[in-house]
Parts: sequence; structure tokens; C-alpha cells
Amino acid sequence: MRFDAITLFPEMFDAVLDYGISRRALDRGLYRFKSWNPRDFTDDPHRTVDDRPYGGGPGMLMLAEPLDRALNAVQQDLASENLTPWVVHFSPRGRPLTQQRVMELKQMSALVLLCGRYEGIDERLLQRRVDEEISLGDFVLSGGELPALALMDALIRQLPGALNDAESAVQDSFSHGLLDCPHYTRPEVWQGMAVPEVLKGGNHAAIAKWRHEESVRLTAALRPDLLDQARQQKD
Ligand code: 9D3
Repeated sequence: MRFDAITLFPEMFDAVLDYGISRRALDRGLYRFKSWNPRDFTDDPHRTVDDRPYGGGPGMLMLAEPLDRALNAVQQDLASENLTPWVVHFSPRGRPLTQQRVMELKQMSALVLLCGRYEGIDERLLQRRVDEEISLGDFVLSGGELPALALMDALIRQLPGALNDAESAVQDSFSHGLLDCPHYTRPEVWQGMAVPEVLKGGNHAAIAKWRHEESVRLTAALRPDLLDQARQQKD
């Protein structure tokens, strides 16, 4: 899989992708990543990437032209490999990201991650160039970079070979629309709190049953909306 981020802050991507599973997956050649700075696609001495909104109001907007040129450069780069990217714009007005959408997007061979800063991007650039808008949720961030990194992280761990066996097993028992059950490691008693007896008995059927019941209990208590969703998917 190939990722191309259009961003005023390329260093944010390096800082995250340099660690953990995403770094290992890059070393294993499971994905490729390039960042593109719209500032490199300006032609004035100040390398201007923003301007004031028509109609007035606070804040600045990202200019269409540098972003258009950056997108053209990405497209040209990908065309040499016969790749046509799917262009995602990260925006508070986008559809909130879900694991279901992550699983669909992992079929894409090339994703362009368009990251806005300031108050956003000139609407005409979005109309012309964007395939899909994604939000991370209903809270306010300072730009699209962290949401883009969140999507990349979610996708990279789905790439075949990204996880080791132990990590994959954990993940399998996780993605059934329920919250994960509680986990315990040593010591057997910590600050007077004991590990549940069933987990020490070695009865694997009883352990599986306990874990499932705990998942249902936690989901009902903490995220009843997830239980409703799971029911709706059944009918
Ligand atoms: C004043 C109205 N604001 C819209 C809710 C303006 C505004 C706030 C934050 C415009 C851009 C931003 C920057 N945020 C993102 O680029 C962003 C974002 C987010 O803030 N929350 C959740 N998901 C995302 S994806 C991109």
C-alpha cells in the first residue's frame, strides 16, 4: 500500500511512523510513504499557502492553487507505477472514522491524505479533487495530520505481515463489535486485589466463557450504543 500525505507539517508523520508497528511494517516493505509540502508548490517569494476568507470572519484558509499543484505532483508520481489514488480530505465535517471503513479502505492500493490547517481549505479545491471526507470524531483539533496518522496506523496494522502471531491473536478476539474483556498479569495479588480465580484454573472453555461474559458486561456498562449496533446488524 502507498500513502501520500499533503501537509504543511511533514515532520509530524516521521515522528509517528518512526516507532512501533508502523516502523516495523515500513522496514518490512509492507507500505510506502511520501509527504508533500504545499509550500514547495508556491511561486511567490513568501511561499504563501493561506489567505483571508471572502465574506470576512476570523482565521485564514488554505489556497487552492498550491494544493492543486501538490496533488498533480502526487498523481504524476503514482502514474509511473500505474496507480490512481483515492483522495481523502480530513475534515470536521467528514464521516466519523470506523473500523468498518478502515477494513474497506485497506483494499485501496494508493491513498492521498489531504491535511488541512487554519480554518480549512478553499471549497473549490475540495469539489475538484477530493473523493471522501473523514473526521476523527466530534471534537476540535488543529489540523488533519493527527487524523491522517490515526487512519494510517489503523490501516498499517491490517496489512498482511504487519503484526506478529501474538499480536494477531489478540486482535482476532477483539473485532466482534464488543469491547475487550479485562486483562491481568503478574503478580497474583496486587494492592490487595486478586486475579479472578477462573483465569488461573487452566480450564480453557471456562476462561473463554468468562471472557465473553465480561466483554458483554463491559460493553453494556460502558458502550451500550455498540450493543445496539451489533443487534441491528443481526436483524
Ligand atoms: C469554527 C468552526 N470549526 C469547524 C468545526 C473550524 C475548524 C476547526 C478545526 C476548522 C478546522 C479545524 C481543524 N480540524 C481538522 O482539520 C480536522 C478534524 C477535527 O478538528 N476534528 C475531528 N476530525 C478532524 S479531521 C480534520
